[in-house]
Amino acid sequence: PQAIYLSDYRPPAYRIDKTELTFDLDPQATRVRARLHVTRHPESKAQAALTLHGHGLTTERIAIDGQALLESEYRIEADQLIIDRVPETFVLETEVIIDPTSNTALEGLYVSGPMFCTQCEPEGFRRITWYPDRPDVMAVFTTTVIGDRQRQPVLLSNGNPIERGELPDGRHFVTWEDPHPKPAYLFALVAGSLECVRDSFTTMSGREVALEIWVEAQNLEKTDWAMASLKRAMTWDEEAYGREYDLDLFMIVAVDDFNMGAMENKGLNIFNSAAVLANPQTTTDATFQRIEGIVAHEYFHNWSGNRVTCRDWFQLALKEGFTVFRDQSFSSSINSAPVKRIEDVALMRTLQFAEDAGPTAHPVRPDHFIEISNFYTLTIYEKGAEIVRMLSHLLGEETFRRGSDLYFERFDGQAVRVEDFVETMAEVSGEDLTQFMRWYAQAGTPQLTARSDYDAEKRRFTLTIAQQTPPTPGQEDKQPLHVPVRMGLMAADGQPVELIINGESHGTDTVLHLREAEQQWVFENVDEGAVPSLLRGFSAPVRLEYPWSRDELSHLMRFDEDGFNRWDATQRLALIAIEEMMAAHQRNELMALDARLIEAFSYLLREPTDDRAVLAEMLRLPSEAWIAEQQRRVDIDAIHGARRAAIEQLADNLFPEFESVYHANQQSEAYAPTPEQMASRSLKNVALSYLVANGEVEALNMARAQYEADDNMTDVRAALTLLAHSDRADLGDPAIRAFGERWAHDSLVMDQWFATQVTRPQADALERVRFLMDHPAFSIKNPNRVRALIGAFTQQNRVNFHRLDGEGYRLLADVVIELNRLNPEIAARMIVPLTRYHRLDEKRQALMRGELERIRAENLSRNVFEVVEKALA
Ligand code: HT7
Ligand code: ZN
Repeated sequence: PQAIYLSDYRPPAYRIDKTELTFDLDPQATRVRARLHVTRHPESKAQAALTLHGHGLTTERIAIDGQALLESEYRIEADQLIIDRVPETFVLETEVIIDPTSNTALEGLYVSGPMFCTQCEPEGFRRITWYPDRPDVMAVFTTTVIGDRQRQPVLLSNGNPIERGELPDGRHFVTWEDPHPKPAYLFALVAGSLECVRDSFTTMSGREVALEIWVEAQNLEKTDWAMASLKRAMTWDEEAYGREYDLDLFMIVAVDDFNMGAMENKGLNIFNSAAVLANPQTTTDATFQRIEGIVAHEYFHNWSGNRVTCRDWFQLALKEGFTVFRDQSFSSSINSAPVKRIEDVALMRTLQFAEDAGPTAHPVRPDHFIEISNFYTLTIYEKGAEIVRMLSHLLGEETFRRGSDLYFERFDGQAVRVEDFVETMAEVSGEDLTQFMRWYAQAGTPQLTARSDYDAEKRRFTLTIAQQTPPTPGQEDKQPLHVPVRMGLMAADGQPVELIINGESHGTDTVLHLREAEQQWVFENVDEGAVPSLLRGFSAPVRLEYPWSRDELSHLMRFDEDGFNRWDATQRLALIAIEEMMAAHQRNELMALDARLIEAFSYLLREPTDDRAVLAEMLRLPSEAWIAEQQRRVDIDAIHGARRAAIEQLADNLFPEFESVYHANQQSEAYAPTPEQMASRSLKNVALSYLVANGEVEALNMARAQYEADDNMTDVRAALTLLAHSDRADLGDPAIRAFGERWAHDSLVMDQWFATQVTRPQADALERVRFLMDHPAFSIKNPNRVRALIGAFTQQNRVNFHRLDGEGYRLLADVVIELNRLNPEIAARMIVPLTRYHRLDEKRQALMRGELERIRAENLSRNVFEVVEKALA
């Protein structure tokens, strides 16, 4: 497979003004007729060939202006249809047959259970018909869908329905017209036996928009939350960004087989059922919040992505980074803002940092790829959002909003580049963002190393910060970035210090602009003992090292004005303690937990707080993944053993405190996914996890009682996990059995059942995975099942995935080899844990490379090929 380079971009020679499609649906042989109204671009040469993309199409007819082409008048080469001689303006007609049933890749038109549906981003449309399948070709679409009246009573596509009618042989049709020009990746079609929940929304200019959520009949009772979330998102986008919806109808459809979370097709968003269906009995608080965020994300794309789209796929972060930033802002306006920030940062610092440090590291705007589907990554989405967040802070909220207004106005209906966005921001603010643009071009996580010096005589506190971005594959040398470092100083008495630089006061919280490889700031009039609070709110996506002592971290944990940094100080304090225990583990010595951490937790548990959601986060120890991220050499067993021992010792020392937190956060009112209730449940369940870790039967009985009370899935799942992960099979096994029987009819709950079992720390977890792969509820063809069973095991059960006998690696390689044939996109995602071997011990490295070599010997899809080659390079 060949790489494609950004530098090779050329504008399209022809534009398509109008696209007319007719689908005659059949599960094995759907006929697609396309009429494309084509015009040569004025800048193109008269002899320019017309090139269209197509994959897996059986071509029945190609005609220009009604005249069928002879075989000598066109070529089909490497997924391209090339017609050398075409008029300046013409209508191209094609007719192809495709097979949706055997489409297990879930790209293009495919069958999911009883329905037909599509996924066209990024390059799925070429599996439907011959087309210039690139985002800079935008056309107005009219789509006629013909189906069986009984089996497909509902026929949907983008825009508004303009005609419907009956046809012979029990067939019927609906014609849809979408007035907004769009690239092919935003095309959608859904057909099947679906039911609908309807609502409406009045826009800020007073237009009435019909809202519809289409699901299979048994899921009707799970649509309320998505509908409420959608309306909240529509209101928020009007208020926060002045963006109004632009069609009379907005539809969401839930589909069981889907490669990602959801897709923002114009007027017809298609959702993975796991990302839209919810009710208190089946769905945890975390999933309620996730659904709210995804519904908003897809809706927000209507402007950031659809009205203003990407010129080419290298610009993917233009729409994804901006839209993630928008959905994060929306979610934090509704839920606990500090907790939302903590969750987003935890994701960045564990998984995105790991990606940035691994063999598949790439810039937020990559300059080449083999398979674009491999680039829907945490770097593009999450780091892309962090860049937009930095911009919004650099400019200030009000100027950023002026910039976004101008961006939407100026580029409406166009396919643009990252530069267009950043230059608009530079224009409205007058800022020079030239250096800032490096954030898009340089891969790898910048490392900031800070140090301080105190001059008691002059009462001066000097802060020095150096930056360095490590080399990444293909990028040896890095330039200094423009890094905004938000900070403050906390005095010895816990009060914030006034920040005076060069005689000028900056209040108690300021942003330092680090632009050089090393810079220094001198703060005047500072008393001895001040502790710096750095990178507040995670003001830039960087690693930060500063030699805080444990006492200084405890000080920040108590007094920092910034809630995020209070959490971060607790994490750092815990990390020091756990690393000490890891060293003891490696020396085969007793692992004793630092008394200062116990004391810090005791303080947290006793001190009254008005933010219980943040407290719950502070009480969670750093994850194994985050601990691993801090190590030069990763010792899987020491990390697991030390973290586990730390939890047990906290539980032993603070049992009564955890017990009273548990009881104080019981609820009497009916379940609701409100921030207040979620905070209580989160705190209660963290406390319960410590109580159970203490090993007392009494605590396990509390978990069992919570499980049996069966009040809501958040509490049930938390209790079930504790029982299933305990050594008490007499409690865990019956609960697992009962849960499996009760929810056998609900695949989304069964996914939770799979994940709960295979994340057990006990040594039998891997055997359970193999056993459950034969369970009737599991199917390797369904991405949600694969993620729940295989993904949960390989990504959340590190100690068992990395078993020294190599069985975990073998299992994953077997799965990847099978998925490579069925669904390459999912195969390339699942393989990732196998590529992260570089900092492990030699034995594991050899085992993992061995499995990668075994995969390499297969006939590989482009997706898996690209990842394996990078991993073995
Ligand atoms: N823009 C959407 C991307 C997407 C996708 C990409 C590759 C393969 C399948 C996919 N399904 C959806 C999702 C989003 O970011 O909103
Ligand atoms: Zn998106």
